[in-house]
Amino acid sequence: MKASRLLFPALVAALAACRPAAPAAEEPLVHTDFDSLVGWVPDAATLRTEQAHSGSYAVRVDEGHEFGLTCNRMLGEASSRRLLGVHVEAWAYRTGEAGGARLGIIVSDPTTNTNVVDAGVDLEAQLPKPGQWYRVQEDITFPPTVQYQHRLTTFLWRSAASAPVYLDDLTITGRY
Ligand SMILES: [Ca+2]
Repeated sequence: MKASRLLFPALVAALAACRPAAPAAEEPLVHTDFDSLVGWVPDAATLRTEQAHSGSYAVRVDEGHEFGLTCNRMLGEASSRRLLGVHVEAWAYRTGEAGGARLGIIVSDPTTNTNVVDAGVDLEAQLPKPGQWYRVQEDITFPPTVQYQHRLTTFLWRSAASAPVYLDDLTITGRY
């Protein structure tokens, strides 16, 4: 099953959770330590304090929360130049089996409601052991059809993880 965000319009509507980056192309498109979102985003149910890589908060998915707090930005607002792709970097922590949990990266066309990119970071592959924070990263290439008005959506997805999975210190930079 693909984690299409288009199937979860309510969650997508609940966010705009990322801090706007500076317009310079070299600045990250998305950067958050999740602590800064506390008291700012309308639905902070997945911001938790049991584990954190920085500060007090990280985002958590579990059996009651299929998706973590989602970041959704228009590509043209995030980058002043055409993107060839993005580099995604974050810290992640699993408490049990990762079960296919992933940091999803989707680019969607809002006019056709279709995904142009459906990619992400496979946490099962990048978290060798439970109970430990790991730096995870992935280069994602965009097709030449990506456009200014397309939307970049980033979210932690539980998939079949049987125990909570945490994510913190998310940075997405453009590849040009
Ligand atoms: Ca944090």
